Amino acid sequence: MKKVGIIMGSDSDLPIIEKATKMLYELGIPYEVHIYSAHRTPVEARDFAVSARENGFGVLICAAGMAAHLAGAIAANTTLPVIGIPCKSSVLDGMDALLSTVMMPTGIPVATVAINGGANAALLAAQIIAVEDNELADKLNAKRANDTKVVLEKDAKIQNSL
Ligand code: RP5
Repeated sequence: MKKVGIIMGSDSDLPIIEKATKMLYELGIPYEVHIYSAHRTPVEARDFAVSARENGFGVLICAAGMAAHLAGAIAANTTLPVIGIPCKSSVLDGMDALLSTVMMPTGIPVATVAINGGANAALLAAQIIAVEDNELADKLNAKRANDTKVVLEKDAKIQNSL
């Protein structure tokens, strides 16, 4: 199975990344995590992106906050699918990162998930890998069915309490 590459701009983004790694672990998808910044380590970020396909990655997840150029900078250097997670900072509540991540120019797409959306980034990465992996697709379908069951159980419970 192809690996998921996870890159965060700073170790301060780790709580968001842990939501993604937990999901990938539960789905049995191999991953690697790195700290590279579009601004502080531009050479290392570029080198990672350029060699990602030959290094066995199938999807890349990039998490960054503030002027969040990481996902776009990575996407500029690979044709692997890139998923961007805008991370919330203390000043602009993540709107800065959201707009910096999502507003990519034509030709260099970044699939942007919600602010702090680590779990959905992992699920989207899993769905991309599952296009060619029926066993993983079965796991994703089972997870959806279980998520539905949990909500319906809550619905039944609330009928008895209100
Ligand atoms: C971004 O700046 C990082 O992704 C992080 O979200 C934000 C702040 O980084 P630190 O100053 O906490 O290292 O590059």
